[in-house]
Amino acid sequence: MGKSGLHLQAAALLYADGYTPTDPLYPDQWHTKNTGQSGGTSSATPPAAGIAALVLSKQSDLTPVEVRAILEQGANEIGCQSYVDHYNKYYGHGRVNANAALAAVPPPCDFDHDADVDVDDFDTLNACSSGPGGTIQNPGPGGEDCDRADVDQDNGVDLIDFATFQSNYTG
Ligand SMILES: [Ca+2]
Ligand SMILES: [Ca+2]
Ligand SMILES: [Ca+2]
Repeated sequence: MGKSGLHLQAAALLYADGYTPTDPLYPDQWHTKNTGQSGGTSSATPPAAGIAALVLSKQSDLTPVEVRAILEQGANEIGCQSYVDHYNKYYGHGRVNANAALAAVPPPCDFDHDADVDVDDFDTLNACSSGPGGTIQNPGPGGEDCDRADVDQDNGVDLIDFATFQSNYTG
């Protein structure tokens, strides 16, 4: 997630098959063609995108803004320059941290994504309840995101969703 600093081995974009150290046309230019080292956003983007995908695999209803915040807040501040509000112009928010990002993913049934499963989440579940065989209306009567409340994603909020909610309740 930084602007510069880390050096990773990277595949070239200049060849059809990626990294091609034995290209007969450019035998001496493999390094300058970005196949040896790559820094900055070019090398930061793939791990950041991969960790974003990992976060979404754990909780698929996160918004892009929420995923970004999870990655930024969990990033490690690296380098010698000081950070202001967890940011500096050389490294951005620092080095993205997969472990911290996954730990910050909201728990199942935390519909308002405030890190607990409590009465507010229950209110959403209740408002979105469609009864046995019914289908959800989205948004709910009070503007609730009923797609989130449909825990098993079967287009209805019924006893199965309530049972799953109960088992995840933290209070
Ligand atoms: Ca909550
Ligand atoms: Ca709460
Ligand atoms: Ca359901």
